[in-house]
Amino acid sequence: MTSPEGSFAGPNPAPASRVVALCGGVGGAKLALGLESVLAQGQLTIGVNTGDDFEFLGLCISPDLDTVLYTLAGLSDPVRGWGRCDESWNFMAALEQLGGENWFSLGDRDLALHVERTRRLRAGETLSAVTGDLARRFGLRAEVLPMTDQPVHTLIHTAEGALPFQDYFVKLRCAPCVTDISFSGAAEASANPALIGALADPKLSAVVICPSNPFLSIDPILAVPGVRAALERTPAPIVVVSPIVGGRAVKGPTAKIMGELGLAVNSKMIAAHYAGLIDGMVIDDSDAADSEHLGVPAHVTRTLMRTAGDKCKLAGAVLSFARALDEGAMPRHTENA
Ligand code: FO1
Repeated sequence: MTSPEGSFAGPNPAPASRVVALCGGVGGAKLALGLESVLAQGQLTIGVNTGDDFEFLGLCISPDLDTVLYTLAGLSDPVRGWGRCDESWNFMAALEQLGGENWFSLGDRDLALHVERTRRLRAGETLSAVTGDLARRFGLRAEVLPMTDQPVHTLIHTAEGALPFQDYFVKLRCAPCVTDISFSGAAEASANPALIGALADPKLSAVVICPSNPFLSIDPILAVPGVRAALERTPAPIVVVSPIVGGRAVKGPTAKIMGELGLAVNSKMIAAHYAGLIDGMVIDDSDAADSEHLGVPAHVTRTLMRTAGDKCKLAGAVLSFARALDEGAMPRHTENA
């Protein structure tokens, strides 16, 4: 089913309904912001990747959680995509002068969040509790949930050996050739019960997989025991927004990694990656030619999110598409479960 722009226009989910979004950092957070904007307070639950988390300078860093928190709070840096806007860098400059480790940058305001989160985690609070409190203090209308409260570490396997995620991503600027990706600790972790609860909520009207890197940001979430099964069980439509636009990734190493793993860089390959799990895919106008070859119904629209309006418009289109899938007679992912 291919649909022209706007053909799913209409009111979005009923106020009592609920939406779950799964996302990683920058690209995913933009759509999460759009979803939060078009949904009412309490309707949106966001399950966030924590495979990028690591310890730096003795501080607990959760980059994707913070990108989501700052983006939804209107505090994110619009150019970098990560960290805070109106940031100052006195701490990093002073650290550099002392010869300290400075390959990963923490702005002064961001540092405050890290010091406070680390203090609370060391005092025995869970990452979920700390994140929920930060979200409340930032005035978010959505529920932001780490995928798990246990440590999971994404490992990037290269010809030179396995690299911790941030070594690959920030220190080495994604230069090494990726041969495989694994998620250390995932098999022993427990999924966030609030995320599993949201996926089992009878009021759930849609699951949105944001246009995050499927390999680095969404696969770690799916690797936590219980998440994939909860997705397979939900009768709500599962819709993915392709991170590929015009045969390229909007930002980050998605296209480079796909090439290195021997995968064609197109939305068809992204659909194949999620085969059996998704009910529909939203792809960019520039990839309209792929729409009949995804194995699931497609909605073709502009997926680039430059402005606040773009984010709301895409969010509305995704939710309307999910509703159309729900009302349609198409085969659904639950038939594969
Ligand atoms: N990304 C960088 O490329 N360089 C940095 O120095 C850096 C610092 C940083 C600090 C806090 C934070 O929440 C995120 C930060 N990021 C930085 C982004 C982050 O490493 C990645 O974008 C994500 O892990 C991938 O989603």
